[in-house]
Amino acid sequence: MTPPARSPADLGALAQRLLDDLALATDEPGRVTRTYLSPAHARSIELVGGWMRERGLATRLDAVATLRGRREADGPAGRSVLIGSHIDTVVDAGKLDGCFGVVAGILAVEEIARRGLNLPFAVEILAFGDEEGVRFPSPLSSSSAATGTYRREWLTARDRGGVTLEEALRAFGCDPDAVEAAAIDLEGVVGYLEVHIEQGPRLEHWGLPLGVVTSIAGQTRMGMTVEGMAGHAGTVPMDLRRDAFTGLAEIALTVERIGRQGTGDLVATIGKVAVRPGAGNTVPGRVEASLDVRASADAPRLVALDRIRHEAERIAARRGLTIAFERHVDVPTCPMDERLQEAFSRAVASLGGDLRRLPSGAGHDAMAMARRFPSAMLFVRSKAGISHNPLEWTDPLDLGLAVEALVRTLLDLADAEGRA
Ligand code: HGY
Ligand code: MN
Ligand code: MN
Repeated sequence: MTPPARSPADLGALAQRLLDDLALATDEPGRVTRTYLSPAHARSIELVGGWMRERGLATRLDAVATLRGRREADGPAGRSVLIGSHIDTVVDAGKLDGCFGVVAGILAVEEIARRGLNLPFAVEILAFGDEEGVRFPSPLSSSSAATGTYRREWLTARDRGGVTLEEALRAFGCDPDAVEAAAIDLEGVVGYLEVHIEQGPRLEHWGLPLGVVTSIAGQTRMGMTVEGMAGHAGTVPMDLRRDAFTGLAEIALTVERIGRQGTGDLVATIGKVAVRPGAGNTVPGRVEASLDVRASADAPRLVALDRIRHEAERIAARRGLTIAFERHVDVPTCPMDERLQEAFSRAVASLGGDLRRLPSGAGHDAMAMARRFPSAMLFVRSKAGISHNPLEWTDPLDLGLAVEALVRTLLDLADAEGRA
């Protein structure tokens, strides 16, 4: 006897319960911080792996600690549909960013089985561990491994404690020498689907729970190092100082001005600043800062980067400082696959209400997956557009609608693949 299909409200309540449990896997008690290859990441793999196995998925960890849960096709072995997102977080994060995409995949696969429906393809759910690039400056490294685009130089990067990515992988029980084997072969894949919170205000502004993503903004992430001369705060006269922090401060306001003057949806952010030596009675001699520049088209981003670099070098020279830039990420704007956008759109339309498509300002694993596979994303509304913040929240009913839309998208693809 086939049980009744779970309503979006039930699916949403179930999703929220799983997300609440997952949020307890944190490296910092009292707030959600789960960085790549940390004890909290290990705990989250145990938890999510258990949810997968309870629902009949076969689980394994790949060479870069991506948890993979696989449900074989009903009938003769066919191709695979990949569903994924990340389970690592930023510092003091919300509960939904990334994690909901993995939970949605697990619940959608379960729901299709509960309804007694068959799929002519396997479904592989991928819980990536390094999308945010918080511990090591190599965001999207685990989804890059899945697409055979992993860069071995990432392995030498060190975290704040001086541990290299290679050492961290080995300590986690992974084998970085086998990273090539983590690549998923192209022919066997129908495409990659990622359900994610919007992390912005558009869907809420439009009064819609769901939207289909057209493209993902290109992004450049750099490190800036400003060098001056450390000195005694009490004895070095103001006109003789080479203060690295005030130099960076002027550069930061210039970055903001260039961001504001940019065309379209250009954004420029300095999110991390380390002042050295970091003593209150010492003129800062060195500052290390991050620079993050994005736009939904490549040209405005590249123009802004040129202007920032040029003006930062001018400010440094005028202040007797030096500035060095180190590029960590440089990814072009990433269009989503038309055919899969259509499948998501039909599923959303079947739920009623307006259908809107929108670009993503945030980066996602889908950028790495799109290097090799047809990829698409479904956004679910974020309250007040808040994310990367413990106030991040989505109405559980919207979560349930997203799961139901994913179910219907899989069934739509099943029809196209010839359901068993
Ligand atoms: O930074 C981003 O866009 C993503 O949240 N990692
Ligand atoms: Mn994020
Ligand atoms: Mn994310």
